[in-house]
Amino acid sequence: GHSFAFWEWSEPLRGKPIAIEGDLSAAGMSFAIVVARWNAVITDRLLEGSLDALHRSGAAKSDIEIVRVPGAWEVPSAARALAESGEYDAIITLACLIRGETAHYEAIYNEVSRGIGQSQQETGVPHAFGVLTCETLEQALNRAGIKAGNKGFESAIAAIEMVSIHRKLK
Ligand code: DLZ
Repeated sequence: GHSFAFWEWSEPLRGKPIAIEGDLSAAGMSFAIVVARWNAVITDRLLEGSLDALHRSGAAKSDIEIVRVPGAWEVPSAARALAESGEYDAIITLACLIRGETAHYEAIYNEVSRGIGQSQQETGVPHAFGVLTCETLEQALNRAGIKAGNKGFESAIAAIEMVSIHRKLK
């Protein structure tokens, strides 16, 4: 269908083909949100941000499953199980790693990001990456709804966009 693409408005790109872009309506889409309890002061705000984005984009409450896991380390396996269930159009992953208080920060982060990416690649289900990696609690707060947006909100929007794109590419 027709969409308002950037290309139609942009002078340098006028005349180029209209791009395939995702829509931002979440009506009729189902989502699983995996959220880590570690640093819950932050991850609760990320979850709020995701739910805000999903609800305001038209997702039904009954189409949203929230799964709480202990920490970031546990996110990939839960995401994988949810993706493999076939019940969700997208998985939203939320966690917060703060370097100062996390031993082997890089090792944990690398494995978590690799695991989430691998689950996405191997299941074909879009996984939005809402894992904050911060130097300080202040930085984490800023990315969870204070001064630098809310990564949970942004992740949910990315999930909606990717479900829409996957549907268009079928
Ligand atoms: C152990 C640990 C540490 C030190 N730091 C964090 C963190 O900053 N963010 C987070 O989400 N989880 C942390 N964890 C917990 C691990 O992710 C995991 O839950 C435990 O090691 C148990 O497997």
